[in-house]
Amino acid sequence: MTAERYNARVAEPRWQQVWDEKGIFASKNDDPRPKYYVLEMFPYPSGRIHMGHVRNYTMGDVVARYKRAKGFRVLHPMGWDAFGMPAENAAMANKVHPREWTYANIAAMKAQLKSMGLSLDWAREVATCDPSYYKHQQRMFLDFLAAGLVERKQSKVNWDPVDQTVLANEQVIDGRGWRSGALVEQRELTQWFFKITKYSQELLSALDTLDRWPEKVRLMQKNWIGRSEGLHVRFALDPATTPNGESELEIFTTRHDTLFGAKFMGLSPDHPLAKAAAEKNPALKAFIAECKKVGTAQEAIDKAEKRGFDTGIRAIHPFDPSWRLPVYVANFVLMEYGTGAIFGCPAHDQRDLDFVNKYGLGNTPVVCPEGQDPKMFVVGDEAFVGDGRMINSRFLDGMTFAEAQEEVAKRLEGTVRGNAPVGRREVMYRLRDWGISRQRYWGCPIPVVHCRTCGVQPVPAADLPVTLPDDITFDRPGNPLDRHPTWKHTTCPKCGGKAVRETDTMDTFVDSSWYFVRFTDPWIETAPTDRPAADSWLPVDQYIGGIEHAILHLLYSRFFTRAMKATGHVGIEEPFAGLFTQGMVVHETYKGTDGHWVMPAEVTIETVEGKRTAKLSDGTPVEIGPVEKMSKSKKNTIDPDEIIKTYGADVARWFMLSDSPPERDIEWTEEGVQARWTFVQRLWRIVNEAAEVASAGDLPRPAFFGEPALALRKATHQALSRVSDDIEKLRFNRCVAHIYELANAVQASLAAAGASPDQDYRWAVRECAEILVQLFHPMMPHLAEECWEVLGQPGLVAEAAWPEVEADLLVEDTITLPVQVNGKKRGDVTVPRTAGKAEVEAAALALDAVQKALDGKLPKKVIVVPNRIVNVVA
Ligand code: ANZ
Ligand code: ZN
Repeated sequence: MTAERYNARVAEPRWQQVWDEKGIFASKNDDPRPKYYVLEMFPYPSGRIHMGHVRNYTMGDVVARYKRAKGFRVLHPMGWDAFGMPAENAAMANKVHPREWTYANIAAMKAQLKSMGLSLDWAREVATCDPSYYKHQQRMFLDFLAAGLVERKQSKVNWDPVDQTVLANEQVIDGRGWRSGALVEQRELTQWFFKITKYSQELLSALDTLDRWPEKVRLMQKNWIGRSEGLHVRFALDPATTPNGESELEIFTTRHDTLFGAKFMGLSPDHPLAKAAAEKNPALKAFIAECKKVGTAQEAIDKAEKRGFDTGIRAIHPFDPSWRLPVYVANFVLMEYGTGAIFGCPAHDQRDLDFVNKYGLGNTPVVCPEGQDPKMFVVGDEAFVGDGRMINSRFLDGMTFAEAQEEVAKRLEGTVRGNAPVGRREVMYRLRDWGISRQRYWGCPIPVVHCRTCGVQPVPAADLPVTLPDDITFDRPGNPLDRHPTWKHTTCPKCGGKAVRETDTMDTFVDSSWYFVRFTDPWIETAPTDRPAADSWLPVDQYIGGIEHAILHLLYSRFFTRAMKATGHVGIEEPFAGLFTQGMVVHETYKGTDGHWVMPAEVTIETVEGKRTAKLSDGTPVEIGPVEKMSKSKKNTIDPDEIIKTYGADVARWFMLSDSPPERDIEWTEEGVQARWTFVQRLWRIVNEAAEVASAGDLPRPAFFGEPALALRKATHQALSRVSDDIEKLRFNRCVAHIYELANAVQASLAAAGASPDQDYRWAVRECAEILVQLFHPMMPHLAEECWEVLGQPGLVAEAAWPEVEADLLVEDTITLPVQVNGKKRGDVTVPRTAGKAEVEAAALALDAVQKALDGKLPKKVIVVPNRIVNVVA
């Protein structure tokens, strides 16, 4: 066998060009076959692809190629999430226009993706920064506005006083702007909102229908939506203690069972009563100003030390007019949730407990864990949040917590003060409306104008798109659209008078909330979607991406799809029928003697007596650190380009699929790449050897197969059946293992075959070689095409139909039966499927466990139930 080494560097570009020229991955909207839509989360055009992309896109490509072979019309598109901050940062740092920077990056990354051999339909490529895309987004904004799904309202934002810009919560780090380092302030701004809360319950309920989503993601969404069934309670206030004679305070609670454990009331620093009290109390005013320095990020608020200020106001307990509770302004109470006011029950809420422990207000446990002596039960530093029975709670004592909630709710609903009940049940959601205004240049302009006479006016549909001006400057902080000399000045579409454009642009999450819809017909100019095309492709059958998008991107897309349905642009509600979240690519870290991180490419590893050491090329030792997610900051990245140039895309793809289950992290190692490369060469040799033995391609199937041919055929169909099943279930690492197994089987079989094997064997070798190539084609498409050619196949393997499993070849040769002695199971016996009763009986009696149970005696009787069980009667 003198097959040349497989040369990926030559083969890969060749096949990519063939695929391209034949246009075989372009999907047609009028193709009548059943559809399959597979999509990977589209990338941000940062400039280069990273290993995470390689993993993500390889998985999607395996599915796409497999489904194509199974006879589906497959939609597998790619595009660019192309608006966003990094382009503006680059503009500021390097004086390059965000558009140029973005499109140059797109070109570079597209070339990289092409070198991976992905079976993408590039004819459908979209970039969200292109007016041909965002024009339709503006149109939908106006449709949503008309449908009551958009609103303009005041809201709190994180304001960076140095960069003069609003920051997203993620951009606030320890209370400071991520770029400027300035202390972030809270400001009130008028902003645009998508009314996602209109769909809170629907978005929650429909999670139950997403049975092909990871449980973990559904749970994260559920928690994010955060449904609570609670009670509004109107506490009476002692008017003598309130700033302007206010007489009541309404709170929201989900734990009304704990009312007798109340120790204080808490007001949000933004609560009107807090503000009113601050007017008369400068110290309180200062405290409130201090609270605002934390920014609006929930995480920051949660992490901040619990602090409060006693306003002097006193509230009256709803079940005991003589019980007075101090009213504090507390930094952990949010104005945006419930009523912005709470009653605090420290024994059963950790925040409340931290708070009272600081201010010495004490706690009274009112729920006692089952099995504990109520007299002995105390709470120290850790609140008891579990289930139990009510104690110290007067008429509630002895009830379960659910009974107590019901009792309290019933009593307070029945108590009337003024004209209204004191208690009112309500379902509350944690989900907030989606603020989409960004004070940035590189985003989709919000298509409205502000007229002094007519107020906010939508830009007429005929005037869309509102495009971004090109001549902008980044020499000063703030929004370049705002200070552009002419762009924002326009006329009012209603009165024709002077008006100014909205200078806010949309959150980039809007761009990514519907790109999967646009792919169904990215050409139509008159509307965001072509309804027949959208209806025929949607929903996405398999969506694949990172867990970091488990909440916002997916939730926004689910909302957007509903809003598009409400405005007639699509006919579905749930965009992604199947979701898969892949694990990360991790790598060892290396640290030089100077404490700086060192790139893997600069490091040489040596293994001496099983111990690995690392050094630089000049011999300086390097410390091997823990295996961590590939990241620029730790420099433990591997450049996909380098790998593809050195080993080929197929090796990179194969690595990404093998060993680790796709939902887990995968560790990239040099040894691992070598091993995959070796296997590629081995497959190549096997196929070449097989090609020499294999019968001609058009020979009829023999009527009879001898033992070696049959064994090979069984191994082949076994592998075919298992790989098919595992691709369907996205268990790629198992597919890889089955392919290794089949490769071993063919190799052993060929080695054992004589110099001139029989025709039936030659036929089986051909069948096996073809199926083997088809099995690894979705994973290593270039190698597969090359092998397909070696096997003398006229067409492309990428266009070949998936082979059919012959079910009778899957039947196992042996069968395993349980063996009982006097009704008690003693073991299992494995016999040939064709074994007769006597043979089974003998094998069963020969079992050690059975011999032991018989204790040297002969059995009275042995009953063999064919294919089921062996019963020995002693
Ligand atoms: C009394 C109580 C006792 C509470 C107890 C909890 C435990 P979920 O369930 O997530 O909806 N809360 C209400 N409004 C708040 C606000 N604006 N800012 C901060 N906290 C607020 O949370 C509802 C619970 O969170 C409510 O139940 C309230 O505290 C608090 F042992 O009331 B609870
Ligand atoms: Zn006007």
